[in-house]
Amino acid sequence: PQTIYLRDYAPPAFLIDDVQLTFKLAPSATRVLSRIHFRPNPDAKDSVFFLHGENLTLIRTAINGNTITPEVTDEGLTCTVPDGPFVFEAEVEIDPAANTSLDGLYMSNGMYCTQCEAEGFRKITYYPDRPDVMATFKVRIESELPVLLSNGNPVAQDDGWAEWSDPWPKPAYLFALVAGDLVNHPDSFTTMSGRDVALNIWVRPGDEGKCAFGMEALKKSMKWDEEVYGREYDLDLFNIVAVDDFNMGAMENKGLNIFNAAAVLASPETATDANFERIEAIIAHEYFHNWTGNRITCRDWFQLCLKEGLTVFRDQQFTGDMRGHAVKRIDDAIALRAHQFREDAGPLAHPVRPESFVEINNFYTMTVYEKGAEIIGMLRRLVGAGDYKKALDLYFARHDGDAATIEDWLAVFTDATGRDLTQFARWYSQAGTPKVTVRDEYSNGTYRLHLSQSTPPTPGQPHKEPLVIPIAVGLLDEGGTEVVKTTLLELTEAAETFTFDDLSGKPIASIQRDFSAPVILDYPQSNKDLAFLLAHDTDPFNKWDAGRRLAQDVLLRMVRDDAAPDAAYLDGLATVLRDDSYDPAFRACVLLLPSEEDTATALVDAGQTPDPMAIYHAHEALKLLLAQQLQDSLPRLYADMTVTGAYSPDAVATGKRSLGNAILSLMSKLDGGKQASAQYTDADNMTQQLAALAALLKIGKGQPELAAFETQWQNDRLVMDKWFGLQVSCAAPRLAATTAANLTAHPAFDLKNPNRFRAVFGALKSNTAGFHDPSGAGYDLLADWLIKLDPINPQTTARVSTSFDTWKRYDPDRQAKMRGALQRIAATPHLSRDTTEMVTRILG
Ligand code: HT7
Ligand code: ZN
Repeated sequence: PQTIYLRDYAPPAFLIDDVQLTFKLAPSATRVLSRIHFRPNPDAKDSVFFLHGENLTLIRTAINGNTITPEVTDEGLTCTVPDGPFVFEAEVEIDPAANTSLDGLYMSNGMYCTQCEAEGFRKITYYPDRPDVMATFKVRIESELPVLLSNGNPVAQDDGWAEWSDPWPKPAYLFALVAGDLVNHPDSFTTMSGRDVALNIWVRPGDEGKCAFGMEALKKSMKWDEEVYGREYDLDLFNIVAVDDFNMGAMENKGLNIFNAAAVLASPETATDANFERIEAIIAHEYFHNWTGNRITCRDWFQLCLKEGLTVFRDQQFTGDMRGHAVKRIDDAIALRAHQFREDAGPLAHPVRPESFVEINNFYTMTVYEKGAEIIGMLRRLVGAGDYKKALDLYFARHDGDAATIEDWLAVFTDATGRDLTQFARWYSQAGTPKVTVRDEYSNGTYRLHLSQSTPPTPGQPHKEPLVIPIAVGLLDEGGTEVVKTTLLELTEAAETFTFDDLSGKPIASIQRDFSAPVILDYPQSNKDLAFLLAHDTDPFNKWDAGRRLAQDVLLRMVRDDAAPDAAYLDGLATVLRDDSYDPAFRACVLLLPSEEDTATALVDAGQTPDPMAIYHAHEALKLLLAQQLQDSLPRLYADMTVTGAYSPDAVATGKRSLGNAILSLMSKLDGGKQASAQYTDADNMTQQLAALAALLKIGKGQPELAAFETQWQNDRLVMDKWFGLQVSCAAPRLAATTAANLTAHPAFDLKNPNRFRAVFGALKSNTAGFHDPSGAGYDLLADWLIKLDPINPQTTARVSTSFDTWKRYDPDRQAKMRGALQRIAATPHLSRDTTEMVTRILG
């Protein structure tokens, strides 16, 4: 397969003024007629007329009304064209019913649906399918289905057809079409300039009752973007459609967002608090793309972080404003460390702006999205909130309507603030997680912090240059008083010393407050100091992180030496848990142990080979010990977390349930599941029902409840995904692969539905000891099913194949088994480009 390089970017040879499309929908033989006004691009370096096209049956092509016979390959079409502007017309036939890749135009439960990012439009018709070609679209849909939707505003409709017009020039990846037997949940929003916008969430009949929360989230997002970024919505209509079969969370098509049903549908009975929070964040994310992504798009796919990093940063700010910044920052850091640091440390490491790819779908990664968002957060920290706003205002004013680059983005910051960002720009080009080493000394009232940075080699990047790293620091005296308030240090050299004078004694340092940069901190603080920070730090992130570091230290000692937990950790944890002045959501974060995967990483960082079974036993032992140590407080705490009244997914109630259920899980270790059974019986919402079931399964009980759950929810696909997943994630390690294998034989297991596939195999990966069972059964099972899935859905196969990306961490036996599984996948005849690229990179 061909590798595409950033350095080879060339402007398009032709630009488009407008596009007219007619869809004559039929499941196996949809006709697509296109009429496109092309003109030569004055900035082009060549004049070759090439249109992308894949899996299309060409019926007819014409230029300026004259039929032509172009040269057609598997990848597209070329022909000679007149000088100057011309009209290109084509008629093609496609087969949506046979399109199981969920890319292009496909069918899901009788409904037509599109997914065009990144390169799906070329499966719909011949077109320059690249983001720097922007055009206005007029679309006519012909079908007997009652609801026919496309981008922009409705023009006209009657029985059997509808016409749409999108006045905003857009790249083809933002095109969308939906046709189905759908019902809507309508509402409206008045924008800051007083325009009324009609809002709809379109769903399959029966799901109408699960739209209210998503609609509220949409209105809150619209208001927030006006208030915080000054961005107003720009069409008369905003449609959201829920689809069952979808490769990712959602897609920001102009005026017609398409959502994985799991990312929009929610009711108290069927969705958990975590689902509600995720839905709110994804609705916001897709809505925010209207400005950061749609009005200003990317010049090419190497610039993906331009829209994704910024939009993730914006949705994180939004969630923080809606639900509290401290817990949001903790949640984001947990996810970043667990998933992005893992990516950055392994064979799939790549810069936030990659320099080459084979299949762009493989670069919708934690690095592009989450590290991309961290870069924006660092920029904001460095220039300050006021200058950040100035820069963003300039960005929107200068680049509205553009297909822009990271250079454009950084230039806006330089122009708005006067700051030279040449060195900072390395964050976009250098892969790997930097390590910041901290050593300190104190004498005669002066405290010195010696900071040094290094970034490890990553594939294709053996040498790294120093980055600009903002490190937020506060200093506490031994009484817990903050003697130096949060101060931002800018580490720009390989090693630098920062000095604090006029102190009356050696302070305790709180470093990297609010997780000020996406780096690994190497600062060997004593357990005494960490316990002190857990008790006294005024920065909530570092207060939590001190507890986390203590817990990780305890777990490492338990794995290595079977040592008893440090009293400093147990006492500190008990104190925070019992302190009602901390909100329950924060206390739940403090009670949450690092994952088994986190402990494996900590061992690798310490130069050891992780044994997943030993890690599992240490985690189980620590949970039991915590349950025993906290035994006296648990029932009262559990009772205090009771939420009365009608269910609400607000932050306060969510926090209480989160802490209550963490406590329930501990209590179950001692009471044989008595409280969990009672909670299961009494539950009137999915959060409580599922947490009770998980607590029971975790102690080897819960089989009657599991059966009852299946009977109760067998007709709800999203709830059944939970049923599938929970059994695998809660299985004892040696049973995990068998449990997953048995579930693949369940009549409701559906290889064509990514949610169902991920429910089983995402859960298998998350059951670390189960996936890495020494028998290799987990590896074999996953490889078998990836091989089956690949011809059906390459995108999801490639994504799930990353479960193997840590294979080099393990002992020779496990390594051999994982390598064998990867090689078996790689050797599969006709393996997709997506999976071939992933597996090849993982094998290294
Ligand atoms: N911009 C979208 C990314 C995307 C996608 C979404 C659904 C299915 C396939 C997809 N490929 C790429 C989603 C987002 O970041 O908002
Ligand atoms: Zn996005």
